[in-house]
Amino acid sequence: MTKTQNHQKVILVGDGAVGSSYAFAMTLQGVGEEFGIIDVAKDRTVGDALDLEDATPFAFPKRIYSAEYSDCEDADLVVITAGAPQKPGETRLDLVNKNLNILKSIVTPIVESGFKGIFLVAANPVDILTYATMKFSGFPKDRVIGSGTSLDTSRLRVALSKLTDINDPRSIHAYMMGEHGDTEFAAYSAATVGGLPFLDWAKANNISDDQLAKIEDDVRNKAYEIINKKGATFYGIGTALARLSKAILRDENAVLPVSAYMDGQYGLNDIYIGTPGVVNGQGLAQIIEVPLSDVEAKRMTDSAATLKQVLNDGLK
Ligand code: 6V0
Repeated sequence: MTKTQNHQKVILVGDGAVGSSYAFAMTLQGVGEEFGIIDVAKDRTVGDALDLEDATPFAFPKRIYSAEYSDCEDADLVVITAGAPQKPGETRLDLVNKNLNILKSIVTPIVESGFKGIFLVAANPVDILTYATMKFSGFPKDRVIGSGTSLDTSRLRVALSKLTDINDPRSIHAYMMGEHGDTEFAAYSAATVGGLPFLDWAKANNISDDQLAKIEDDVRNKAYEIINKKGATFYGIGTALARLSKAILRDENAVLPVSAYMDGQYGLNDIYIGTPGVVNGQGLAQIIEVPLSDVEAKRMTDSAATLKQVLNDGLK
């Protein structure tokens, strides 16, 4: 299909639980005109495209098809959700070697296609694989983004909205930061509700430090809870990826949690890690360096050290 101006094309690589949930979210939200799906399980991509196109008359017109790597050439966005998922009892970091090999076999043909758009990575461990995507592709850091703590931030907002009378999680501006994994933390000191510091608001509403610590812990462990009960998590991340894609394809300059390349921010260098950032049609326009408390700043540093160790062992 020849691309005309204002025609936006997305290629998804990895048509498993996360990828197909993302494809469904993109179909319902009407973002982009063209959506190609790649997976080693070719039949599945053909079946999913046929199934998803049946949703378009109820949502928005969109061309959905089983794609090849050569289709990446004029894509605006490639989203990578291919890889082995976490098994019960396995951490995200345990996946590193398995998924680094898969990632290399994906990024190489995408680059060879002449792709010049933006990479959005969700496969785990996402901070490591986003860094590896930048290295394998040779793309500038701004055009390689990871989903980072998008899902965890959503989980934090959901948990806080359940604890309070503010039932709309979008009204609570709070971020999970650091590694998308076991060393992530809630940046409570910088959270706000209607412009009010969240911690002041929590105090006025008799929410204790213990309750906040438990919420942070529950957020960190929510993936394990879901995986133990249903084998995988996919609706939350699928929708978070659609939100990030919309910010990119509509050039929104939206502030969203991402895994971003650190170039001195938070005192960190040469690593991808979760922070809020400004996302637009060029990729990551800016990192928002959140003013953290001393304790939180230490947790960011410790989280980065954990990731750096994995990078040193796995990539360098
Ligand atoms: P899944 O359902 O097993 O799907 C993985 C898909 O990748 C399958 O369809 C495979 O056929 C495909 N695949 C494997 N190797 C290749 C390859 N070389 N080329 C193309 N396709 C390939 O897993 P699921 O969808 O549950 O998870 C996918 C990835 O997302 C995993 O790494 C998860 O850990 C990760 N998640 C990331 C989250 C986040 O917040 N960033 C959240 C949940 C899962």
